[in-house]
Amino acid sequence: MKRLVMCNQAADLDSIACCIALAVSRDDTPFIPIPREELRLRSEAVWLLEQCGVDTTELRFLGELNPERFDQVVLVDHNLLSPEFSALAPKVTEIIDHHKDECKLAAAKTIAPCGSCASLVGQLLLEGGNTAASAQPALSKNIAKLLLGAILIDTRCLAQRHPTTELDRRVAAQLAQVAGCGDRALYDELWKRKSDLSVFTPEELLRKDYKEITAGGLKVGFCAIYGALERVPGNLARSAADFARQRQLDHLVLMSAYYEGEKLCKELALMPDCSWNQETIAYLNSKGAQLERKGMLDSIQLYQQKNTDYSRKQILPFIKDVCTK
Ligand SMILES: [Mn+2]
Repeated sequence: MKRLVMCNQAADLDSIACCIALAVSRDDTPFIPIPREELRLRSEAVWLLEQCGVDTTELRFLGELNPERFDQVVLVDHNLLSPEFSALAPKVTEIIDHHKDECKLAAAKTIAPCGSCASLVGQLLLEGGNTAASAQPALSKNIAKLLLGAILIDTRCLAQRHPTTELDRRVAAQLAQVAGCGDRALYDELWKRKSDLSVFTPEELLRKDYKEITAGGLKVGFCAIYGALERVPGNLARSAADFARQRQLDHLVLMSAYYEGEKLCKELALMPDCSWNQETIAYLNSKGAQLERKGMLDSIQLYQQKNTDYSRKQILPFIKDVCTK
């Protein structure tokens, strides 16, 4: 029986780490649904995979296999299939995720609202909660480090009040013990790579951590950028408009997260300029986002998101509400 483990379409470090850790430990095939050449854009993931001895030629990327050839599919770090993979629905047997459960499939679910999906996968592997028929191999040092890195990035080194949970802390501590490495040093190395925007073009930055939804007949894209929007090299407004046009988006949401000294800051901007934006900002504020007008970046109105506990994971479902009401 052939089983595929598939991560989400943003393919961030959390997703990639969960996918590889689970696939390696169960002898399944790890599938990362982005083109192989786009892995390069995730500098922190490239670095950590190398540190953990992961041979990327063993991974399968978009266009490198036919997922419909597999007997079973396990979804990690997402619980909804994007339209291009909807034919896989009857094959989904298991889901491990930390996003809001919107899945109507009859699959075995491990879904809990913690900071990182890697905490759920780590817990499963540490506790030997393996549903595979094959014997459970011990969690290797490298796999423990890979999962730990994902947890640290998603929880800002376990420091962020939300979304960090007890589970994240407990699993991270156990993984650190197996991996034999400290949290802070690993986090600093990862963050340094993740927040270095200088090596990318604006177009690459928009593609780097991207998700898309269709709700209420509207196609909305979400770009997460790890640096202040005004510090993106080149012309962000023009690049973002091109990006939205190419993907035929109705709306594009730009979200940034960055540090000013020790202080975490976040921004949000909606494109194009239209009345939907006012309605959306009002709705997000009614849900506690605390968006305050900041300056303009060319034609884009920037908002400072004072509630830095909210990330795309919280904002995206709210925007879905706006689209469908
Ligand atoms: Mn995740």
